[in-house]
Order: sequence, then C-alpha cells, then structure tokens
Amino acid sequence: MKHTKSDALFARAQQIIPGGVNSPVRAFRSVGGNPLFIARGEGSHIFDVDGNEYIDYVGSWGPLLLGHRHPEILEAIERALAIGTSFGAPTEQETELAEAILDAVPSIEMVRLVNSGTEATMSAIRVARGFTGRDLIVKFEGCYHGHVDSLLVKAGSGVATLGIADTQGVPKAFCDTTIALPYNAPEAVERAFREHGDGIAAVIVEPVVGNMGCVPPLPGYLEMLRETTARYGALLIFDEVMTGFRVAFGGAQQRFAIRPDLTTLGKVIGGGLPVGAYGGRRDVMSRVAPAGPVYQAGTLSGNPLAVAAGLAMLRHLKAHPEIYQRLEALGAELCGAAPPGITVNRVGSMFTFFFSGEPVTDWESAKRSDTARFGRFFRAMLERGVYLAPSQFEAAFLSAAHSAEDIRRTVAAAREAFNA
Ligand code: HOZ
Repeated sequence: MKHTKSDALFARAQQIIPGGVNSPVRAFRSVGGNPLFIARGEGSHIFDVDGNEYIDYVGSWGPLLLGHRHPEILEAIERALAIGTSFGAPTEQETELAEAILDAVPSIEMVRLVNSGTEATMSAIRVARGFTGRDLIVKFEGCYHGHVDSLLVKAGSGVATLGIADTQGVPKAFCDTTIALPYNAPEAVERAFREHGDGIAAVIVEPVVGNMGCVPPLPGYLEMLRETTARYGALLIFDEVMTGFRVAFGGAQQRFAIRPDLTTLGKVIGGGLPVGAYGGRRDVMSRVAPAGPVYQAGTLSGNPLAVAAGLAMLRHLKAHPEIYQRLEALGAELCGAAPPGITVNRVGSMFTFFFSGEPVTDWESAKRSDTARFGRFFRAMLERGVYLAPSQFEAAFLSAAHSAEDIRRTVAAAREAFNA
C-alpha cells in the first residue's frame, strides 16, 4: 500500500501542529510509521488520501456505533444546519436529548450537556467536591478521564502509550488531591478509605476500562466500589465516555446492574459530533449553577448540530435493541481469531488483543504486553486493510455497520498478522 500523500501531509502538519496531530495517540508513535490522513468514511470503512480502503475498528474512538455517515444522523444534522449552527441560548432539542439520556440511564436524574468527555469528568469531580465538601478523588492506574489536570495521574490512553510518567504543567498541589490505586484490587480501595475516608469526595472509574486496552471489572469489583463509597459518604462516578450506549443501551451500569451517583458521557451522545454530558442524582446535580453554587458553563454547550446528531443516534439505538445482540455476536466471532498466547479481553463490542499470555486485569498486567509485537501486528493489519487503534493501550470498537464479510476478512487478516 502506498501512503505517499499521507506522508506528505504529515510532514506539512508537523511544521505547525505539535507532533503533526491534534491528539497524541493518533500520531502512530508507539506502532511505527506515519499516521494515515483520512479522506472520508462510509459505514464500517474509511478511505485515506492515497485511496486505500480500511475496515475501521477505531470508529472515532468509540462513538460511531452506527458507523460513518449513518443516513438518519446526516439527515438530523442537515435539518439542524438549516436552522442555525449555534445560539448560546436554550433550544427544545437540548431538553429532548436530556430526556433521551434519562430514559436510557436511570441513575441519571438530571444532566448537563458539555462539549467533550474531558469537560464532563472535570465538571463531575467539581460537583462531587462541592457536594461533599471534600477534596480527594480516587482514580485507578491505567484509567483515563480526559486531560483534566488532577486526573492525569497514572493515566492510560496517550499518557500510557507515550510512557509519560509525570505530565509537566500540572501543579503538584493538584496531583496531591488524587489517590491512584490499582484497578480490580478491592483491598487497595478498602485501605485508601480506611486512611483517608473522611477526605474522599469521589471515586471515578471506567466501569469497563478502555484506555489501557479493554479491561473488564472482575466479578464483584463494581459492587465493592458501590458499597465502599456509600459507606464513607463519597460519590461513585462512572466514566461511561466509552461504555455509554455501547456495552448496553444503558451503558456499563445497566450491564452490571450498578447505580453510580454520577455518570459522565462523551461523544456517543453527539453521534460523533463534539459533545459530552455529566449527570446523576438530583440532589447532587441541583448544586450546579445557576441552580446551585458549583460553577460550570460553556457557550457551545448544547450545540444544535451535536444535539441533533446525538438525538438521532439515541433514538435509532432505542428503536433497534437487536443491534446489541448483533454486536455481541460479531465481537465473539472476531475475537475467536486469537491464537493461544494472546489474551483477548472483550465486553460486547469493545475488545483488545493483548500480546501477553497472562490474564490482563489491571495496568501492571496490561503493561507487560509485548508492545513491539503489537506494533508489528498493527502494521500487518493495516497492510491487509484493517485499521485498529495505533496503541496496545486502547480498545477496538465494532459498529452496527460492520458486516459478516468485514468480520470474515478481519479474522483472515488477523490470522496472518498474529505471526508478523
Ligand atoms: N484519548 C483518545 C482515546 N482514548 C484518543 C483521542 C484521539 O486521538 O482522537
């Protein structure tokens, strides 16, 4: 495959955009080679500027549950475009989207729309601190909650991919408000609460981690988080930016039957357009300004294009619950391609092949994967027309647009690429 035009565009971008990209992981640094510049997407496929076609398992890092350019989403955006692109004033559709979110995620009694997952998690921990009057936040090693200063401690995603131990520019005082614990280790949570229980405002967790690769919770782990936070008067925040509307219509909290106090959602509720949301208990969310004293704002929040696209996405998913069974079946078939010696983690339509012969349950076990071998696998898959996330420490995502033929071709490619 030729990548001449992508290579030229990357060289040009590097002159004026840091690292040539607007978000680090997509620079391909950990897998070698240059990033592809994308010309367009259609259904489950993307096309680069050199005319190469790929089956896409990035799906804009999760939200494209219906694939690229789904007709109902395009139609909704076109209708919104005809009316106006931004008002900075309330619209009826914002309330409709809020109602659709509440309908799908029963733990969310009130919700505030923002513009990204990062804004959602930043705002959720602020309201948790305002509500409890406490400062400390517990997070888990290898979990990533956007680039919020205090949540970059021991973070997954690009921070893990690039091996950045301590992000410069984050004051030590901010990091001191974060307690980072191993994921899936109940005793670490118990210990932290025994030592700091009266100072902990919230525990924030990816209920199924996507940002160290896909790592599911061990049986009983989320229940333990629910019980411990409640016992100490701290809030439980589920970061469902990746899992929301993906691992079930009502997210991981529906799949695992846990009711968090607060939930953060991301791009999926914008049908792939920039949006996020945080919501949860009415008594907690009532503290958000102007209803209460916790300030949070945004001119583009509730942007009409993003809201229209998100509403179309949520309405489609609600009308087609069979999508989730299909995604489950496609995921099982695709992941069956892994040979012995590869650990496959999958929850519904998100999955990761770890180049490790041992179970991957936390950041320590994830980072023991052979990342050089992952890089060879990634490049071999790309050569065979399959586009995966360019990092061992990211999840792959299926969409309803993936066909049986896509899966068959991907499995055939993977069988060869595993030996690369
Ligand atoms: N941090 C994102 C995935 N976990 C990657 C974002 C991007 O490069 O677009």
